Amino acid sequence: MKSASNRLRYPLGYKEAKISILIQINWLMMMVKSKHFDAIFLGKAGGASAKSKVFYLLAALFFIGLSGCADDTSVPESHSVVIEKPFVRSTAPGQQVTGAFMRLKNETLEDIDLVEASSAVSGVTEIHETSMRDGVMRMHHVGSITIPANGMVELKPGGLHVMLMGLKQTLNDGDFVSIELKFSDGSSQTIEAPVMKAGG
Ligand SMILES: [Cu+2]
Repeated sequence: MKSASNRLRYPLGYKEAKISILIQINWLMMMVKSKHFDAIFLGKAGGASAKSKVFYLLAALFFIGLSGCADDTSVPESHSVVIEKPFVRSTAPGQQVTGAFMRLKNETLEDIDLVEASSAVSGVTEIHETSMRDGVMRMHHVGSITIPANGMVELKPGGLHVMLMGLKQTLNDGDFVSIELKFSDGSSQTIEAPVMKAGG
């Protein structure tokens, strides 16, 4: 799971990172004041000029700053649902409908429903399911899709999909379609789904 592994790699939250930087700066100031500074930073006993002391201090601060930034930016934006491999089927000129497909992964311990989808390229966007009835493929509108706790649902051709209807433009291979998805936990995400030829 993505967020879990990120958590392992970056165990420090923003607050903790800040505190750790403050401690490191304090430690550094002590080192500079200490008689051992030259030995520690320059590998020799005494003799460092004030200039080189300042240089090493700035270099050390620079790296501490870098590690602090790395910690801050690496804290993952937490999404309860992770959306993977989205794509939209390309359309022929004049075609009014197409489908959007993706994998929805629920990384929480509670079931979450996909309750709404919308896009600027379509007049109406619905959540659909394709099923076989009397040997005929039919689609019907479903109110929501449940993504089980710690589970995954795949929206794929012939199954569940986001239906884009009343298309306002032709969707060509290589385009991107922005789709907003709303979930039952109140969260929402906007994805940029690449347009691909049928069969993708
Ligand atoms: Cu459909």
